[in-house]
Amino acid sequence: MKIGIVCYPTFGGSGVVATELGKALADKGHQVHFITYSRPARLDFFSENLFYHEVSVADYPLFDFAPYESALSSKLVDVVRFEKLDVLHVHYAIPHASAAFMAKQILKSYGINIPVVTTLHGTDITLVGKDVTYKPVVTFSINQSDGVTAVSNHLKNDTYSHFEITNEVRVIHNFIDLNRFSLKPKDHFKKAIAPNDERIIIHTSNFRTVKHTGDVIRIFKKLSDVIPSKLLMVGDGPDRVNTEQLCRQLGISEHVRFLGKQDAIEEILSVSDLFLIPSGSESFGLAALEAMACKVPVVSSNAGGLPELNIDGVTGFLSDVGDVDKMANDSINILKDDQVLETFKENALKQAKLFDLSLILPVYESFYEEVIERV
Ligand code: GMT
Repeated sequence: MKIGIVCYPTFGGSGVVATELGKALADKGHQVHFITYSRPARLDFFSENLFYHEVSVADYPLFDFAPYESALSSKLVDVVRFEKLDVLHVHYAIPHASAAFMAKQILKSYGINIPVVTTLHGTDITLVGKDVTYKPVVTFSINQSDGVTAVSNHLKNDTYSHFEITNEVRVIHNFIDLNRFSLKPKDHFKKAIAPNDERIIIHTSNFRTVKHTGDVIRIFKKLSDVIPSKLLMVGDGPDRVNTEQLCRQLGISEHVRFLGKQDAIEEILSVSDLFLIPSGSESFGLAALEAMACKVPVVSSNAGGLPELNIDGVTGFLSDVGDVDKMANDSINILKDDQVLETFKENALKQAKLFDLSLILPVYESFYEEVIERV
């Protein structure tokens, strides 16, 4: 198939899923065309089946807000027509689903009926999408898509409850490439971070408010009072400064390292003993799946789709959002005994294997075929 993928090219979860999906489809022999405003973060190599089409927005002094959606629609028309795409797969509803709808209408005037698949990722529904500013457009473009997928059952149900949806929403869970995300021998790195064999705790995110990075620090403070530990904070974003400030207030800065954005995240996960993700909302929690694939148990909130991934008492523990005391106690219970920790680690990997790319990729392929057939 010739597949067009539209996504945010950043480190955000939806962009990562879109890029990894495109790479895997290309490996399987499909021709994949990425259409976005800059090269996706994880698309930093050459492959004969991968193409990248940059959307540039022509500037003009009149524009306080450059019309990206129009530029994207125009680019989609161009790429679909001249590359003869079979299907367009847009990740994150805003503004990709409505830009694809517009392109689809324009393409009809050229006698082309391009099938459009929209994948909902989370904040496009739970936070931004349901805001009145965007809601009518999001509802319309979901209903006009030829196929709609959501990355968890919870997100599917949220979509039905927040919007008037007439279309079927199919759940296709996020996936992990276990060839890349697996335990790497990084003992020298472990020794450098934890010279006295302290436990290593990790959090990776975009440091947005929804990630509750302050709770990560409060949990760590409580657990490190009991078990000697180090905390790695990976990623960057709006709440990083406040989070660093909180470490200073709590007097734990010497045990916390802010590593910023990292590419080789699997290497850092490989030295870690516990992943913290106390998010206020999380449609799936791809970062937790990446951790589990590297044998790292997860202490998380029970928000959104996290319970579909993190199994309470098996791969880690779940708590109500904001219950820092319970999350700290659960962390201590996992970390206090080597044998218990090893069992949680084994369970985390076993669970991650259920989301193996090789299982999920054919589901997307057959969904494309189904939608192409239907249109
Ligand atoms: O987590 C973010 O803020 C980024 C966001 C995105 O759309 O880029 O992530 C969402 O999509 C990921 C991939 O499907 C999911 O794993 C995340 O749970 C989801 N984030 C939220 O729902 C907050």
